[in-house]
Amino acid sequence: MSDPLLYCILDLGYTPEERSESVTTSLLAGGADILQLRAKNHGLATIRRVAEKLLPLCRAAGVPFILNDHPTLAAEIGADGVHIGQDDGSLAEAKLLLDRGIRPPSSSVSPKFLIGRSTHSLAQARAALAEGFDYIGFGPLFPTPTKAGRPAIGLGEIAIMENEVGSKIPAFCIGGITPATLPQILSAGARRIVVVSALLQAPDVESATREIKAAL
Ligand code: TZP
Ligand code: MG
Repeated sequence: MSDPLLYCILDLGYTPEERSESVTTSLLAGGADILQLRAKNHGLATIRRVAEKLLPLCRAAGVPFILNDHPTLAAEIGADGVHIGQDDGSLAEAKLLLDRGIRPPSSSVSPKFLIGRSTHSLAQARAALAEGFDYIGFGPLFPTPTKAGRPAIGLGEIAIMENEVGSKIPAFCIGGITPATLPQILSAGARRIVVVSALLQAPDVESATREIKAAL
């Protein structure tokens, strides 16, 4: 994996299963450095089916494939990692669930199985680093329909978070990032970003991805 700057999420809330492969292909062609499958309102059978379609696309592109929320399934399908939220238990608990999966937790794309944590404050970012997570998401910076109801944290803590946490593990700013908001986010000190709806809803996903990547 090259130094990851752009983390893209294929969210089934925006992209129906029928389009998941073509949109993922566009995200990868446009320069996604990491690809996550996020499916908040779908059963495990659907998530597994879609994940097994996207994983080979990511492998072919040399891009880590991360599954949101389901450590055991992530290990079973041979994903490169799993992403968990604040309410999804500790890192140690995630590792136990992971161990229930059958496949060995490593792949040619990522030598280490990655476990990421959503954080919504500087304190949570510090805690995730101390606990041993491989990377964090930090946000939402702005209110976003992708995570409705989650208060925005603004840009004020980005610089100190980058200095303390982002210097040790990859820290991806997230939430309401668009071509219009990106300049102020970068000025605030962000180096790595997650973009969801601005890419999934773009008329040309590959070009939109390429453009936002070029700005990083
Ligand atoms: N976690 C914090 S904000 C967010 C998640 C999953 C959603 C970001 O989506 P968008 O559409 O890029 O604002
Ligand atoms: Mg979760």
